[in-house]
Amino acid sequence: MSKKNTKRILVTGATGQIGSELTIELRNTYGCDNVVAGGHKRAPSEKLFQSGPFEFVDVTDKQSIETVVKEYEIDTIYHLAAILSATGEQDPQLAWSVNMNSLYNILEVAREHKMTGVFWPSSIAVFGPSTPRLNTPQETVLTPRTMYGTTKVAGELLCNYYFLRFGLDVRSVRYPGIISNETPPVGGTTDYAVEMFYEAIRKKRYTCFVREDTVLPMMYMPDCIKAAIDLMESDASRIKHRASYNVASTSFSAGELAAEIRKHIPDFVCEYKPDFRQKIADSWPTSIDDTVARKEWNWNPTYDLASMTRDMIEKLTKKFET
Ligand code: VAH
Repeated sequence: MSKKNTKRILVTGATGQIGSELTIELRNTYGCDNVVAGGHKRAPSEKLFQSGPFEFVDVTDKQSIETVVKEYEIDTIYHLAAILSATGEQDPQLAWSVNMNSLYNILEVAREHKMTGVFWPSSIAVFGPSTPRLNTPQETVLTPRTMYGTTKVAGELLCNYYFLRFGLDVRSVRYPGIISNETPPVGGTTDYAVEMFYEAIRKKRYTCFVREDTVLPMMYMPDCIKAAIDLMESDASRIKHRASYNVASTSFSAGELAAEIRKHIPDFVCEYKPDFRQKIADSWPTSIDDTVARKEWNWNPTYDLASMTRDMIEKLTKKFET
């Protein structure tokens, strides 16, 4: 049942980990025909393709975005397309080019077409070793150690500028690691937290690429989607932070995740063989203070480690049975 039938939404990166599930939820909320899924390299799932309009969009090409915006009279863009932290460290120049040029194109198209809103995800990757690692505050030092994190800091500043200079209603949250069971993530440092579930169910064993005691802030996909839509549906007068909001739900170590999975799969064995991604993980906070988002737009996550693990194992087991 559509909640609002006035919004005409484009989701870029709609075949990615967050985009693929966010698009479906947006279609449930605003009506399938009002939400265009924009993809590029990865082919859309049957569910995404069958449930509403799909268009190939090259976000590094402004004309490609503009063509879809004009054809579907888009007034709101959720811009999810990006290169994540681990892939970004393999090709930092490509990561800068894709992440920054795409955001600039989206903001320019939104400005020129006088759009009502843009959502853009930042990340806890904006924080670095000089940031307080425990309960990282909303306002703090942003000295990332990855190109991905650098593009997120630059992106936050660019979004803030487009709000201040042009009045563009662009909103953003700093996501932690996202755990999901629909579309596996590609190229993220936190991908181990998703892979562990898949491998525990498939093979009852997993070799984790970070240390057992590595603690990172994480969030289950339903809460990730809730944060985006709740923020975009909030009254503009309540939004006081235009760069990006800290949001959090739960933090746990790789070993604690393995132990929680073993409550459902008792003979699951997890080994730990850190690789280059350990250094990235070590530069990020262990927990996030999101009291500002809770105060300004009632951010309130639902899932914790136990409820997320239960739901992930139930959903993935069903998925592998079909
Ligand atoms: C990554 N999943 O690992 C993303 C995220 C906080 C991490 O931004 O790069």
